[in-house]
Amino acid sequence: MSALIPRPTMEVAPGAVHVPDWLTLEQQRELVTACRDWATGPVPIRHTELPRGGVMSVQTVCVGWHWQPYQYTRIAGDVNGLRVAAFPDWMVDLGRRALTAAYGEAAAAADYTPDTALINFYDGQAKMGMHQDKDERSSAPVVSLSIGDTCVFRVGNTETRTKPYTDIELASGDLFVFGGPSRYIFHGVPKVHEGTADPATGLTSGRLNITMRVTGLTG
Ligand code: MD3
Ligand code: FE
Repeated sequence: MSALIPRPTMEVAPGAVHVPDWLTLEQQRELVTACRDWATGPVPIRHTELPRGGVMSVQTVCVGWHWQPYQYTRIAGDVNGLRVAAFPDWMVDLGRRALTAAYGEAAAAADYTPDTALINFYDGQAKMGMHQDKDERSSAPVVSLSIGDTCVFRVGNTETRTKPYTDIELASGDLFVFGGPSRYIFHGVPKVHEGTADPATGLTSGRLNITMRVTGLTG
């Protein structure tokens, strides 16, 4: 989004930094192309099944490690039994540049080596309830990249899934990094603003979110 009113970089909570318009349109198109490819296989994008029944409204495909509630594996046992695509080196580099952009510490960012990405696709009706991400055995930061429709992103607190929280608009090209005290913050996506995507991103409808993480797993 080329804003008439520029949106500044904001530390929303300690360690939670929003960097609007971080990705160029060309980078967004490249990421959309990569995600389209991963969505087709080896493990196709799907609505993740929840252990207590039901499925998530968001569709997810994983790279590096496969996530299902509430564990990471190399093999997608709940989808088709195949090994997920490898986590590419260019994405490690992108994660390090994201950390540098958010925290301004290139030396610390050089030690950041994400090994998994969850790629979420939201159609106009999809949402994500308030949750914490704690299936990783590492407290390293999570890097989030948004492409396509703008959404309302709810940043809560580390104690409860309820108030107090802050609602923020996440638009195409935005970067968000969650580290330090915010790594275990409750967060969710209560609403996607349908039809707000710029087709120049390569997405004509819906919202794509890529989160890079460090699983802390080996093998
Ligand atoms: C804060 N995804 O995949 S991105 C998720 O837009 C997830 O698809 C949302 O929550 C989405 O788990 C939100 C921002 C985000 C992602 C992971 C986090 C914030 C986070 C992990 C820890 C703390
Ligand atoms: Fe999350």
